[in-house]
Amino acid sequence: MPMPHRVQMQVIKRRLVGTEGSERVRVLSGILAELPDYKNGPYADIRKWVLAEIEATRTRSRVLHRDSIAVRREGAAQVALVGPPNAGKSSLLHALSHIQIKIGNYAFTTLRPVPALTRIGGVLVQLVEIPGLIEGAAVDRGGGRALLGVLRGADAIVYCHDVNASPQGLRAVRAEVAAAGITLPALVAATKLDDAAPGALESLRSAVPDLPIAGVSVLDDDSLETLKEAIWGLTGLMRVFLRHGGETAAEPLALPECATVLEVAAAIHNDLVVAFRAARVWGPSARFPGQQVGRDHRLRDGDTVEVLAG
Ligand SMILES: Nc1nc2c(ncn2[C@@H]2O[C@H](COP(=O)(O)OP(=O)(O)O)[C@@H](O)[C@H]2O)c(=O)[nH]1
Ligand SMILES: [Mg+2]
Repeated sequence: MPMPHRVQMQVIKRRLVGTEGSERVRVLSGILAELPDYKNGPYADIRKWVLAEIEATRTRSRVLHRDSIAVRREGAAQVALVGPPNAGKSSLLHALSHIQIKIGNYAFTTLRPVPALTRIGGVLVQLVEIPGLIEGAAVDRGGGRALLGVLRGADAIVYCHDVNASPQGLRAVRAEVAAAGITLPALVAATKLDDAAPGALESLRSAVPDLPIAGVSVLDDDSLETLKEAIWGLTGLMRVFLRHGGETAAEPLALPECATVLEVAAAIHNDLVVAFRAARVWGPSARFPGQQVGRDHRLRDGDTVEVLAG
């Protein structure tokens, strides 16, 4: 004798709590196999409900999967914004973006990564908001595996953390990322700094001693600028300005840190590698402005270079 259908329905719902994707489909299929095979009445309705739920779960997974992996790379580097829901990721993405991002259907944007470009010292860098990673993401709770896949392809991670929240949320997110075997340069953006309780930033610093922490508020432009520079520091890139005929280009080139003068020449044009005679350098790597250097001179972030050919 099967249990009363109302009780059965409660039992089913309890078994489904917290399941998503393939795990949820597996649980639902198991339930279906156990249900008595009545063609009519309340048990037939339960079967119908379970079948519809399997279909809905499959559709959700497909949507999540398709949109999750479709982040087209743009800019010199890709930096992921990661953190629990409400950490301030979307607000930060918006505040740092150099163009207005369309915030679409809210429920949908919380499911898929949202990219935006920001300009850091003249170089475009792509930021990607990764929707709230929940505990169990590494074992594909909440479609977490697809999201972690996006994260794996990024160059660096900004962990977004509400400055007033317990560090436990941040620890949980970092644990998921670590469980997925992802090790990328990272920092913590301690968000909502304008609303910080006294001492909140300092206590976060002592709770998370192994990562740099930048306090930030979307209401404070200086804090946003400081965060951008810290993000730039994660990319492993440097900005080099090119000078030609006495004119310096307004927009820098982005090159791997410590690239040589010859690598700059190669980035400008292949012919310059052959024609290279010497270069002049202004900025951090120059002993004095306009120093003449050879092809193996290593440049630093913010240098200006003029390649002398002929
Ligand atoms: N006071 C203050 N509130 C913020 C700041 N950044 C975000 N918030 C608020 O925090 C809430 C969650 O922000 P949201 O960007 O949606 O978080 P997400 O879920 O991580 O994308 C919203 O109500 C925001 O208005 C900030 O710098 N200062
Ligand atoms: Mg968001």
